[in-house]
Amino acid sequence: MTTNKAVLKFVEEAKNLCKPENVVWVTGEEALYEQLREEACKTGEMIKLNQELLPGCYLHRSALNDVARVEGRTFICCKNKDDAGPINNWMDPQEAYAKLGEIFDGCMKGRTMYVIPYSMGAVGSKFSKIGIEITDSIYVVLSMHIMTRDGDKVLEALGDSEDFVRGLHSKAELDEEKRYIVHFPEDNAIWSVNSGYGGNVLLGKKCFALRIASYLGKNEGWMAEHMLIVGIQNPQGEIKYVAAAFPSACGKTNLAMLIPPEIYKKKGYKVWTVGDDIAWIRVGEDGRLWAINPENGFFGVAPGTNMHSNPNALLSTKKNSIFTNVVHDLDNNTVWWEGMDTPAPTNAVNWRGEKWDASKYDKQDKSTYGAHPNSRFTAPTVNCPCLSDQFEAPNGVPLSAIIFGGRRAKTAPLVYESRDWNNGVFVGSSMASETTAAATGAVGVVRRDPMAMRPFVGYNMADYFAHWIEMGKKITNKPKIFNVNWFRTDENGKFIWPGFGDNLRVLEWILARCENKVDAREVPIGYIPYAKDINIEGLSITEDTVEDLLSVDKETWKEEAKGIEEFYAQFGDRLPKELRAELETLKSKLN
Ligand code: GTP
Ligand code: SPV
Ligand code: MN
Repeated sequence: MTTNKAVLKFVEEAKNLCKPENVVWVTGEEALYEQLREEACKTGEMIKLNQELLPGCYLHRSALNDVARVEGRTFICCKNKDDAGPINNWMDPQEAYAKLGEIFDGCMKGRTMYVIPYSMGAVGSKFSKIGIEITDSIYVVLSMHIMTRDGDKVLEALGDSEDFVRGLHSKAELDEEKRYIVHFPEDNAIWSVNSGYGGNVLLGKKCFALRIASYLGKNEGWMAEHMLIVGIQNPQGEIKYVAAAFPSACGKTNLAMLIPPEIYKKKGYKVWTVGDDIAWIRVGEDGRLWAINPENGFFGVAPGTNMHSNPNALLSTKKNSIFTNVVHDLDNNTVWWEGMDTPAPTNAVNWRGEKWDASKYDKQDKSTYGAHPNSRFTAPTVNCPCLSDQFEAPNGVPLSAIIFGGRRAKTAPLVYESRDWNNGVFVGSSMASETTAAATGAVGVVRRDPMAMRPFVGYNMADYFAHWIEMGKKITNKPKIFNVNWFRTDENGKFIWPGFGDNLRVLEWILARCENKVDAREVPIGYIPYAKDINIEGLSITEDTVEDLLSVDKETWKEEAKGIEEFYAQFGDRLPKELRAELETLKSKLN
């Protein structure tokens, strides 16, 4: 426990509000987690999997109505509505405390309240930040244990400080109608109720490390971004790091853990994972950008993960991991999902908990699928075979490039380079992508998702853009900014670019540009490669196909510019003038 008065007061207030039967502090002792695992297996909250094949692994099924982030019920509660901006849902803080206070009142009666002290970033690093999450969910306790550094060591690092994020979570009744994920950036607080799912309840992740942290970053002069961080080691043994922002379920985990194509492996290329979802970025004394991954685990998308597409992710889940909403193979008590290399199990239970008949499984018919499209695994980073030796580095890793990207069937080319920092901020701010199953709502609809942060900026998006522009002034040694699109499709709707490990071919061009080792051609949106400079050795596609993938159609982009203008309009005068100027430049280059 602790003598920290602010922590004790926070816990006392939560206790008075939620009225649990008892309170348990998560100390970090293995015996407690083991006791909780046993308890969760007794109540059916978790299922212990085959301990020979998957030691320390468990299966969890969330409620049927609770399988993804709920953006419509996620709020930013600051005093002035304008400070939340046109993209966020807003509630007055007093109103939110009152409204949710009623739901929280007595919600833990007969239940245990767990207090989880956790650190985002290595404990004690000056770049790290501390949170306390209070929850009535064992699944949350065990998942936070994988995803963060938790326990008494964090309270020791906190000492007497009041500087921690106050997170309150209750499953309550898992009532969709009363589900709220509410942030109070001005109070360093998060309240989440009536959900038991991932990004809604593992409060260290999107709620703290992005929404609250983006607000802290704006005030303190750093950045919290929805980015993977990966190191590329060349045959000379030099490692260059890049950070990439892709929207949810658009390939961050895959790029972060990619396996180099055979010809690259032979030459001696290696890839090292620093992070797969979140980057906290600061300007170093050398004027470069330095990034840490504040998490300690991967909350990865299961479907499509296999020994061919992402062996490093699959291997990361082989011990001490929790699977959510996947298929339970009853014959050997393991897990399965669509896109696994092995055949669908015949004696199984689907994500809904129903007997699942694999003989009716039809790859073409999603209604026959056994795993939820947003089913996930929570796996410790230490399991990752390609984890970077800089993962715990207190100052993080220096960034050579920042990459934005989304899912665009047509518009965006395979890769292009922005002209300079402000143009790169424009590229990020005007990103669009097709929606995925990571959030509730329609899938496949193109929407603007600036810097892949649309659901995650804890303040006015226009001020967030301004913060990016301001940061550019402080970075004397700027990384170049690029945009990629792995998802262009042909007339049959099939992806043209092979993707996955072969994305290294594009990263190679990006890094060569950063070192001024390769030429590029100017087009209205920036610089694109000469097709011959994208290495296709060993691929079945031709240089002509690469040329197609790189094409920038002026008419399509004129439409795109209109879309950006409409998107920008909602920010009014708050939109930085630099971005308005960039849009005008794009328009004139297209004419
Ligand atoms: P979040 O955890 O939601 O933030 O997702 P993420 O950005 O980490 O996405 P992830 O790497 O888990 O990939 C999501 C989906 O995109 C999976 O179904 C992958 O198989 C697919 N995917 C990833 N990379 C590629 C690629 O290069 N090409 C194609 N065609 N699909 C990809
Ligand atoms: C995402 O949706 O971007 C995720 C999953 O990484 S969640 O933690 O649910 O936000
Ligand atoms: Mn994510």
